[in-house]
Amino acid sequence: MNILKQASLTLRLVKLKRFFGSLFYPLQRDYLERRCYTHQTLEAVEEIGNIEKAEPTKRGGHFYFEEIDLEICFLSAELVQVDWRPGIPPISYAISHHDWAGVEVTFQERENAWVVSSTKLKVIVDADGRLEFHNGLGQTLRKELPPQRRAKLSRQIKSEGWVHQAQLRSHEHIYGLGERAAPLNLRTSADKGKPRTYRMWNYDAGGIYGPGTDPLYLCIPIYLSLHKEGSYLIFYENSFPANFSFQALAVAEFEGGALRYYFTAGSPTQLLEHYTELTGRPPLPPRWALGYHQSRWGYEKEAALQKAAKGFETHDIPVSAMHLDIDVLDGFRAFTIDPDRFPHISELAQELAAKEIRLITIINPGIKADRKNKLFQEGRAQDVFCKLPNGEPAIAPVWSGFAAFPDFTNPQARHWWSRQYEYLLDLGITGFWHDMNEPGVFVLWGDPSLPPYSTRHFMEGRGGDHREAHNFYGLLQAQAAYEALCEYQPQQRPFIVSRSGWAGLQRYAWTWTGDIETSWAGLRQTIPTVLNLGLSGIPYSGSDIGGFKGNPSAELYLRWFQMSCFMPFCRTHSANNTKPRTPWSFGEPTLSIIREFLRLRDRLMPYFYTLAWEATQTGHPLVRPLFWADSEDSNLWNVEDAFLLGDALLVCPIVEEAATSRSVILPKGHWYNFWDDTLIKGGRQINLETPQDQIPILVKAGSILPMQAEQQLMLQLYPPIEKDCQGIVYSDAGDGYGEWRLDKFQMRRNSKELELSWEEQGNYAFPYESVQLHLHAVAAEQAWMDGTEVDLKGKVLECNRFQQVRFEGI
Ligand code: NBV
Repeated sequence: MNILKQASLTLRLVKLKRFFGSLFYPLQRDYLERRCYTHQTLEAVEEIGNIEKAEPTKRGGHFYFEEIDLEICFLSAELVQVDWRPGIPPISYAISHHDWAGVEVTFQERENAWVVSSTKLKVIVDADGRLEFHNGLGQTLRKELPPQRRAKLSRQIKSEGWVHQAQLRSHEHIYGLGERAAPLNLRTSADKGKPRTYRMWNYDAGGIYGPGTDPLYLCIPIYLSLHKEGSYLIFYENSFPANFSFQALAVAEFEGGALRYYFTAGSPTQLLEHYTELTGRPPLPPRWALGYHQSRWGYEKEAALQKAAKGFETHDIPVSAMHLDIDVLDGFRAFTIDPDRFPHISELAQELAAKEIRLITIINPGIKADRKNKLFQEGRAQDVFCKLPNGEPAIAPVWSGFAAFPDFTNPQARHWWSRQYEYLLDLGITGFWHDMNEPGVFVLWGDPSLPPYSTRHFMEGRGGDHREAHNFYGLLQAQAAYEALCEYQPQQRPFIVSRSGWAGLQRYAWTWTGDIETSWAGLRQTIPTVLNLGLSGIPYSGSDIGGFKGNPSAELYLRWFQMSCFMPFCRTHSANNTKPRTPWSFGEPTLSIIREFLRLRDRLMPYFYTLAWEATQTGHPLVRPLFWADSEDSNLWNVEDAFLLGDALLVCPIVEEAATSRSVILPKGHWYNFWDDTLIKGGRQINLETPQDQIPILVKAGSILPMQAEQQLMLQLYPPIEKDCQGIVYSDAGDGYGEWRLDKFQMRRNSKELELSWEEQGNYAFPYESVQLHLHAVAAEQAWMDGTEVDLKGKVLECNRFQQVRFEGI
C-alpha cells in the first residue's frame, strides 16, 4: 500500500514538475525572443527592377536586374537550378550530388527575353524577371512571376525573405510537401471552400492529430504538379519557415534565406528519378525491416515485452522487430537503459534474436541539463549544444526535465552524438527510433520547439539561428546515427526510423506518420499522407496500426492492419494508456485474418524486396498514387483511398466502417482480381465486394509477381492481354553489402501460347531450392521447358531453373 502511495505521489510530482516546466519555459522563450526580435517591424517589399545585363555561362546564364541577380544553371539536361541573389546561400545538407557531368546548354537573346535551354528543358527569362519553363516538346509547364524580396526591419534584426509565385491552371493538381494531414491533391480546399495554407516548420503534433492538422513533423518544400500539358517538380532549397498555398497562384513565402530552387520536368517516375539524383536515393534496408514490427508505449518492464514476444509464438504470427518506447529509459535520459525495469536487456535482446526478432529502442535528442548527468557535462565541455545569445546552452523541458539540445549543424556535435550509439549496439539493440526530433519540447502555449530567433546554431561554422536550422534538425540527427551505425557495424545495414526530417532524409532513415488519431478518418488520412511522403522522396513510411491514442474497435484495427500489410513500414504502435494492441488482442476472427495477411506479406517479400532495390536505383516510392500508372488520365489525379504497391498491385483498403463493398477507379488496361483471378477491364470505376477477411487487391495484366513459400520461389504469372512484359527479382543475403543477383523474366503472349524466359545477372547464388510457376486466369494444355515437355499440374508447374518455358494451348 505504502509503495503504491509513494509511486502515485512521485507520479504527481513528476507531472507537476512537467507542468511548471511547460509554463516557465514559454515565458522565458517569449522574453528572449522579444529581446532578439521586436514585433514592431517595418515591412518593405522590394521589387527586383528591370534587367540591366544578361550573359551566358558554362551551364546557363547570369542575369543582372537593378536590385537582384539571377543565375540559371543546368545540372543535367533535365534538372535546372535557379538562384536568385542576394541571400545567404543554403548549406547543402539536402544535396548529395555535387559533381555533375557536362551538359550542352544554349543561350539565345530575343526581343526583351532570353532563352536558356538544354535538349530537354527551356527556361525563358523576361526582362521584368518573369520565368517560363517549357519541356522538350515546347509545351509550357510553368509560368513564374518575378520574385519579391520582403525585408522585415525591427530594432535588432533585418530579416529578409522571399515571396515566389507561379500561375496555376484551374485543373492543375499539386502533391508533395513532405508529410501532410491533407488530401492527396494539396490544392483541394479545406472545409467551406477555405483555401489551405501549408506551413514549413517541423512540428510536434503533441500526442494527437487528425485530418487538417498542419504542419506535421516532416515538412519538405517540394511539390509536384500535374496538368494537361505535363508534369513538373520544384524543390526549394530553403529551410526557413515558409507558407505555401495553391489557389490561382502557387505562392511560396519564405521568412529568410536565399531563393534557390530546382526545376525538373517529365513523367512522375522521371521526376522522382531526377529529384533523388539530386538529394540521394534510399539505401537498401535490411530485409527483416520489411517484416512486421510490434510496438507500444507501455512495455514498462522486460516481462511485458517477453510476454508479447511469446504471444507471437503462441499464436503463430510472424514478427520481425519489437520497439521499446521511453519506458526503457532511465529517468527518460537519452542512451540509457533503466536498470530496475530492464536489468537484463542484453539477454533479452539475445533471447529475441534467437527468435529472429530485432530490438529497436527510442532515442530523444534532449540531454538532461543536470550537473550529475555525464552526457550533459561531456556535451558542455565539447561545446556541442545549441546556444542562447549569451553562449549558454538553450534549455527547454522534455520528458527528462530541462534539457540541452545537440547542435547537429556542428560536425563536432554530430561526431559526439554518433559515438553514443555504440553502448546500445553492444547491448544487442539492432535499430533506433528517433522521436521528438523536430525538436519537440513541452509548452503550455506557443511553438513547441526552441526559440527561433534567439537559439544560435553553428551552421558548419558560419553561424545561424534556429529559424534556419530547425527543419534540418531531424535530418542531421539521422545522418549522425546512420554514420555511427555504418562505422560500428559495417557488416549490417542501418535501420533508423525518424519522426522528423527534411529533403534527403531518405538517405538515412524511414519515418512514420506520428500520433495519428484512432478513428476511421485517421485511417483514411494515412493513405494520402504516405503517398505525398513518397512523392516527396521519402519512400519508407507507415502509420501506427490502429492509430496512436485511443482504442480502436476490432473492425478498425483489422482494416488498418490489412492496409498496413501493403505499406513499407508495417508497425502496430499505441500510446501508454491504451488497451493492449497485438494481433490477438481482439480474439477471433481478427486474429486469424491478421495471421493470413501477415503471411501474405511474408509471401510477397521477394516483391517488396525487389521494390526496395528498385528504390535504390530510381528513388521511386514503393507505394504510389494511382496516377503513377497513367499520369495523363485526370480521373486518377484525386484517388486517395487506394494505392499501387509497385507497378503490379493495386490495393484498395477499406476505410469506411461496416463497408461491404467499395468502388475504385482503375487505370486503363486490364486487371485481375487477386482473390479469384477474374479479368477486369480498367479505365473505369468498378465496385468490389469486401468481406471481412479480404480487401480488394488487383493485379495488373502483364505482371510477374514474385512470391515465396519456404525455400521456393513462386512466380505468379498474370498474362498480358497481348504483347509481352517483364518482371525482376532482386536477391542477396538480406543484410550487409555482399554479392547480389537479379533474375529477369520476360513473358510473351501469342494467340495460343505463353512464353517465359529467364536471364540471370550477378554473383549471389540462387537462394531458392525450387521454382513454381503459377498461371493465373488461363490454363494450358501442355508445357515445355527448354525444349522438353514437362508435366503441368493444373495451373502450376514445379520446376528448377530454366531459360525458357512455353505454355501451349492457353
Ligand atoms: O515516446 C512516447 C511517444 C511515442 O510513443 C510516439 O510514437 C511519438 O510520436 N512520443 C511521441 C512522445 C509523446 C507523445 C505524447
